Amino acid sequence: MSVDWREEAEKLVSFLGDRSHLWLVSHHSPDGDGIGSAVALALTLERRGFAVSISHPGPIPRRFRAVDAFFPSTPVASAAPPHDGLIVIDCNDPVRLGSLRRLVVGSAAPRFVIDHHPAPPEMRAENVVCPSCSSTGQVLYQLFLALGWPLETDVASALSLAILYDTNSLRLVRGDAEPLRIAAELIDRGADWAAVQRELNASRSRGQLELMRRGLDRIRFASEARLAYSWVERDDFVACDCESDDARELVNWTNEIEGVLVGFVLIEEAPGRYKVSMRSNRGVPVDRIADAFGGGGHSNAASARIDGARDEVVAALVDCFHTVLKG
Ligand SMILES: [Mn+2]
Repeated sequence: MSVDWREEAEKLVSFLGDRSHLWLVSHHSPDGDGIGSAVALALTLERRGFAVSISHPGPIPRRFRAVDAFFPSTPVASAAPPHDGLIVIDCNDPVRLGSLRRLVVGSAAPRFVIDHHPAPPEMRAENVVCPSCSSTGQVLYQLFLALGWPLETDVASALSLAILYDTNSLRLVRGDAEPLRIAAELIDRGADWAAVQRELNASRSRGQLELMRRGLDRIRFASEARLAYSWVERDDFVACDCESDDARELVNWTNEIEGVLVGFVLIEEAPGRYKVSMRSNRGVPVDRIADAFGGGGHSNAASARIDGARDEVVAALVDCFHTVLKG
């Protein structure tokens, strides 16, 4: 599906109108796409004369702090920063706004969404939502290009983080080479690709190695070994001195085993409450499974939150995956 980026860019320009103070927010469990995209947009808008602040519902994981520091986000306590325009980045579901939900929903300021998650057509009509884009960083790159806005080196680095994160360092690129072309262009524009890569992929703590060891030890197989899964408990995070982002790689391991079609990992967020991350690398649509548990995402990467005892949650998921794999 081809996108008319001039038309998309016009939506953003008309939203910006004569606004002066913009509040940029992203989703809970802040990630490389949400953080990188927010920073790239904030730097660009500030240079175009807007007052900008960024808030993320949750702490910034270690490996994204270098890019966050280009335009530091502000922790939100009880009140939103002054704003006459609100831009929601990489998130089209109010539930995913987490602790910011009340402030965002309660804001009287006009709202604009820039995202790449599947959304109903009416939402795409009023906002810039591109489900065929690999990341919100890619959406922003196209918008900046269509508007002729310059891509300074820090903006290019922030967009690099966004694209690298959501494509698993360009490994999820298939069929559409656009993320690769954009990556090349960002490097040409002076993005510090090597530093962004290093922070993202090569700066694990020793505690994180121990956390991964525990997760790898627990990998189990089901559905004739076409499904692999594992889990990480709250006790593991404490024992390994880790933050929840430190467990995010584990789900890729479940899915990167010969013969495995889909993988999932349970991460205990609170007693009896699990975040389930799902990955597929051979066409099994995990967003449909996530949807069945009240979550969502993309066909190759999705998540949901499920309450219950670990064994029960695992059994329900294995059942659901088994049905999909049979079909
Ligand atoms: Mn994203």
